[in-house]
Amino acid sequence: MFCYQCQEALKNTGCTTVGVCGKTADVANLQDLLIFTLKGISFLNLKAREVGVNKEKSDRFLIEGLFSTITNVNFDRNFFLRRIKEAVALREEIKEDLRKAGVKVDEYESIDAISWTYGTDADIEAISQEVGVLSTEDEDIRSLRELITYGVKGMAAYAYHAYQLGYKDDNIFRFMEKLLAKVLDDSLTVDDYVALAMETGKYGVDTMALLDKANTSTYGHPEIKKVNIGVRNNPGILVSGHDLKDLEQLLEQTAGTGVDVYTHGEMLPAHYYPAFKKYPHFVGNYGNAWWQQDKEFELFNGPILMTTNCLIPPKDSYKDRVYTTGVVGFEGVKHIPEGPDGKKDFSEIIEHAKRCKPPVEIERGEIIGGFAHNQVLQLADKIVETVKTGAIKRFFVMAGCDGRMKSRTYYTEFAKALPKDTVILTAGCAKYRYNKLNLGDINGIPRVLDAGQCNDSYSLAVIAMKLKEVFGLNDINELPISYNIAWYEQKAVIVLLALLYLGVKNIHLGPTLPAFLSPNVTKLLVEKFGIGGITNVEDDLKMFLGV
Ligand code: FSO
Ligand code: SF4
Repeated sequence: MFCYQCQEALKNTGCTTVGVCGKTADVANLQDLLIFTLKGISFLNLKAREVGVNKEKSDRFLIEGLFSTITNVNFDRNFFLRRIKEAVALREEIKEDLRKAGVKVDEYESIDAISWTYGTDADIEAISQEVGVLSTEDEDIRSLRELITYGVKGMAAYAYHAYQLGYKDDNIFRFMEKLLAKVLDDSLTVDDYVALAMETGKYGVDTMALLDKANTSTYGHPEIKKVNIGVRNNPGILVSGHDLKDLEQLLEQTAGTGVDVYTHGEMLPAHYYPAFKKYPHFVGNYGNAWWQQDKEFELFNGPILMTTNCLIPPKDSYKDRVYTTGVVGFEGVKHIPEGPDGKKDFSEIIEHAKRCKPPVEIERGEIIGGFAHNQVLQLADKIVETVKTGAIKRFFVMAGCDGRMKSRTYYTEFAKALPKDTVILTAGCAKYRYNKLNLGDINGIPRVLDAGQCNDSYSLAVIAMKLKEVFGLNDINELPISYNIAWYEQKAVIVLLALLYLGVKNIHLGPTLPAFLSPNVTKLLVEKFGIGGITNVEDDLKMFLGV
């Protein structure tokens, strides 16, 4: 096992015996083999597209496979064994389709990702140890290959949510395949991979735009909303993750049952969508970011539905109340499958909730959010006016992820220390570090504007573009906006690549720079894009404010 895909990689180098996240070595290796096989599938499916014999099921298989290997999504060895076997079967099916179409597939058999095969599970386990990150020897090529692979994993997660709502774009699938096929190509240079990283950013923007369209067309444009963080006296179900369609189905099925529904972590922004306001039993948000789930799930008392990441290995005290769905999985945890019609039957969770006590109240009050692009642009005149009068001097984009590391208290301290004439623009679970601080408002504009989930960082980019236009600027970097972004897993990688593609410079990334960036690649990102890390609140504030 060698994994360094997330911010909590051991010693900021890599996890080698077991993941800090709890991922076991055998699962890490199987994930590597699944990715390896998906590269082979991608290579072949590109050919299939050329001759018009590609099948839609390959698209879905690709995004599900990539998504399942993101940090804290799936820990289940059997899931990966099954998926690898399905991947080999799908790969052979594509080969057969190509042969029938007259393509000389045998020419590609020298590529291991296309030809490897197995007899027993033990073969799979053995091969899985040979195809990991370290199989690329040159550390700069390895670094760039992993950078774009993690970017494409994040892209796949967003494409998956859009797909679930009936939105897809063949250009995005084709690009993912192209990228994964290029990772197999030993003739590519550092410059080639840098160019591919930029292109990944472009498709990252397209994928987030597609998901934005899917979410807003289905559930309406997010609106300002005060979300209750207390509890009621009914049994409840807690929903975590990012999948709005799962939430919708659960809200429908719980209506009138006496069971309340609460959001956790990244599901909080669901409250901002008009379509979910009609459910009186959609009570509020419980708790904080994903990494606090071990304490909060215990106190919640009722069942918990994990629709995507971030799951942490459940404690025995509440493991029987955890349910997974979609590509999420954990051995010994009940999984709710999707029916052929896209429907999910949550009745077991609802019956389970009825047997449980109401949640323990851990806090009271409200948090405000719903500042996605449509809502903010409605307020654009007011915001522009406030900037022109000097009442708002600077915006700080503090989007991204939260995590366990103690050093992340930096973000709370940074938010507290910001001058009162600054506004934080946020998205993703990073917000939990400062969204309950009551930082006040500026002429009625809250000082923390939450656009939504991490993919809604797209909204922040739309807002920045609009402000650039309104202020008549040539370059997005002339705006009074600083970027102090917290990252954790691979969706943050695609958000970062998207921002770089949009021309945003001088992004600061913390609490540590990615372990997968080699010294040379880091140097390149510093020189080309002004990427930087963080130091301490005092020095960073001076640096950002230029004082
Ligand atoms: Fe957070 Fe987890 Fe949304 Fe991530 S819940 S860390 S970037 O999965 O997806 O922000
Ligand atoms: Fe380690 Fe992160 Fe990989 Fe988990 S996902 S094994 S914590 S680097």
